[in-house]
Amino acid sequence: GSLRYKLNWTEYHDYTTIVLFLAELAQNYPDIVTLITIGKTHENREMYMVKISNSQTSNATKNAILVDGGIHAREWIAPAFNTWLIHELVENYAAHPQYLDNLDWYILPVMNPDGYVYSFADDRLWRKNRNPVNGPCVGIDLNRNFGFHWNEGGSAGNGCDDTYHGPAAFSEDESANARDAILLVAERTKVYLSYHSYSQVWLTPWGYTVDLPEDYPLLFDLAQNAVNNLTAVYGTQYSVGSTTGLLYVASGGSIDWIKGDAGIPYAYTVELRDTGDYGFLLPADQIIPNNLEMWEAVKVVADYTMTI
Ligand code: ING
Ligand code: ZN
Repeated sequence: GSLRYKLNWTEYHDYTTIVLFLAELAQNYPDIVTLITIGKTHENREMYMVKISNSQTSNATKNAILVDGGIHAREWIAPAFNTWLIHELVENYAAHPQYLDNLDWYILPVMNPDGYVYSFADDRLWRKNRNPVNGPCVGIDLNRNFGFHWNEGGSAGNGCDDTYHGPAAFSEDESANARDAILLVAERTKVYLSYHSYSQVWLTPWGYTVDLPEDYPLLFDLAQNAVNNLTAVYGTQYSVGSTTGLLYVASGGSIDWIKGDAGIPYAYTVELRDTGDYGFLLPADQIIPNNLEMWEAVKVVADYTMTI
């Protein structure tokens, strides 16, 4: 049937609209799309993981790719890309059946729904979740709350800070729900893409240390190949390197835990458009170009994931 809640990617969509879109997609493509509820947020919103898996070709040995976005509320382009990616994989299946016939996809399009809603309604530049555990100040930075070398630098102990790491690793509903959902699918998952904005960088672990992972050359090569194809579309430049090498020390980030504890080898944080002209306020007319160029990068990653 036709979608009543069709997203257009010419504007940014609120959380309710995104959830309606996902629910209807799952209803219309029951052999391909499963909408999995993975728990509630602090403010009692449902969190969703979208499983995209072609049941016609299903088997227990397919590799999987895990994607998230919107850990940070104000980075609207990340959910906008993730919802588009879901749409492209499912509704344009016929154009590239290999990506569903040979791979499974697990996509967490909005990891921080409470923050996302707050960013739409109250404070466009909100970053953290909305847990008011810190007295006058609200929120924990979910990308400092993951439990691999948690609180070992580059995160704040002050609850009023934008990078507050929280009272303990995985203290937050959102990060704990994500952890549990990810662990259920980690075994076959070879690649993790965590979408943020902005900077146009493609980051490998580690964030907690300046040391590089042993297999850094492999991670770097795949990322550089992906970025090369991205750049070929409109000339948009992305830099590739480790989190500490290109940005700063930051412990408790999701990719460090994904690689260090969940054992998913190719763990990346991708900072989408732009490089600061608009920053977090990326105009909506850049959503589609952003998505089309990033799709070329994802295809490189997907092609590679089928071979490992
Ligand atoms: N950047 C990320 C941040 O949380 C990052 C960079 C990646 C930190 C991986 C730690 C681990 O600061 C943005 N823009 O949020
Ligand atoms: Zn971010």
